Amino acid sequence: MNALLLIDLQYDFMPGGALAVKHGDEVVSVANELMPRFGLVVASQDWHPSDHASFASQHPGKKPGDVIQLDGLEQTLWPDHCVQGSHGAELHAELDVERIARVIHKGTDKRVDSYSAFFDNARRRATGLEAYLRGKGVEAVYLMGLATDYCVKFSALDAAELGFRTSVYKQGCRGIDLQPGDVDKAWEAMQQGGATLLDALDTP
Ligand code: VGL
Ligand code: ZN
Repeated sequence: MNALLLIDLQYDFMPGGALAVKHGDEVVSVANELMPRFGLVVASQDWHPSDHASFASQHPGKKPGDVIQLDGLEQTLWPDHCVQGSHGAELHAELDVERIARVIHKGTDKRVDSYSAFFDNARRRATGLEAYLRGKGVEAVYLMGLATDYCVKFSALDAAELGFRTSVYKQGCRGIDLQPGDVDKAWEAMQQGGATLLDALDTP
């Protein structure tokens, strides 16, 4: 079975959102085009408590983009975003949500961030995505979403490491590029990590 993983297609990552990714809204139609072609569609949702430690607002004197040590891990600080229950945390309304079989929340523990849809950044806890996919007999995953250089990258790397045949739709992703070149480096890292990068919307 092949699964489509839609990564963080939430208002806060789209133009006008708290952590806007340039042209992030353009990938919603890509998701809608791809969904009917997959036997299983799963979406991740960045889902933070309002006092999440990845928010610069929780660290006096710090601003978004600063990097701190958090429990021994490097943590980039972000504007408050994807707060549980807020409009910014919602999946984009134009998504065909009835085709999404399961939504996986991540970043719910205020002490640790979670870029990957599979594990938190300290790899202390699984989100349940792997167990869900295994239960459905999924062997290959196809990813797209936001943002290329964070959640898409780490989700793809974990998927490949977990042994799923992993492909990423380049057209279905947009990145942050906090440092110019981050997105290009992310593509390289995904490829190095065993993911296949797809230039077209080919389906299995
Ligand atoms: C993301 C930064 C912080 C993402 C989530 O979805 O790529 N990036 N939280
Ligand atoms: Zn986040």
